[in-house]
Amino acid sequence: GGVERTFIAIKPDGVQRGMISEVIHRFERKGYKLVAIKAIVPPKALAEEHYGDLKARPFYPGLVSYMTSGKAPVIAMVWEGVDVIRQGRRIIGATNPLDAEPGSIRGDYTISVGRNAIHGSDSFESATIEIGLWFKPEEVYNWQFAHAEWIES
Ligand code: YYY
Ligand code: MG
Repeated sequence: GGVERTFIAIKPDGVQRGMISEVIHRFERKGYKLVAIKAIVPPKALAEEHYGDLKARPFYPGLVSYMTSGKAPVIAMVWEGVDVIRQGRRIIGATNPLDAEPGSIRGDYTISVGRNAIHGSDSFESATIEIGLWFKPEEVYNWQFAHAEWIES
């Protein structure tokens, strides 16, 4: 609930569909701060570990191959700010785009759970793990908005 960091990733379908600027815009305009970003085709081991809790699910192999195909990179990001883990999930919308509210990214842009365009950490614990999986510590920047008092006070 205080100042937190969350891992947000635009998946290859979101990159193919030209959603990079749209996703960044929605987090940036809210008042969240981008503290890490890179384009990466994740190695299979990284995608498997990222989705490790879903290993037993029938869609897991397809999920891993879609993330690692290289037909477009993943845009991996860390966003920082007040309650950003929970608010990020709201900005993204429900896992199944058919349940995602209009106004959320998935609700506005997607119709298939297997092509839902974006990832966001679902808890403090998973955010910490996912940031550590995708980024080296020196790739995540500590910086302050010059106008922080107008956003966070
Ligand atoms: O965190 P979130 O992405 O909203 O959903 P998860 O339950 O963690 O599942 C991760 C990922 O797996 C989801 O974004 C799409 C895919 N998936 C799927 O293809 N089919 C399902 N029935 C459930 C999830
Ligand atoms: Mg999840």
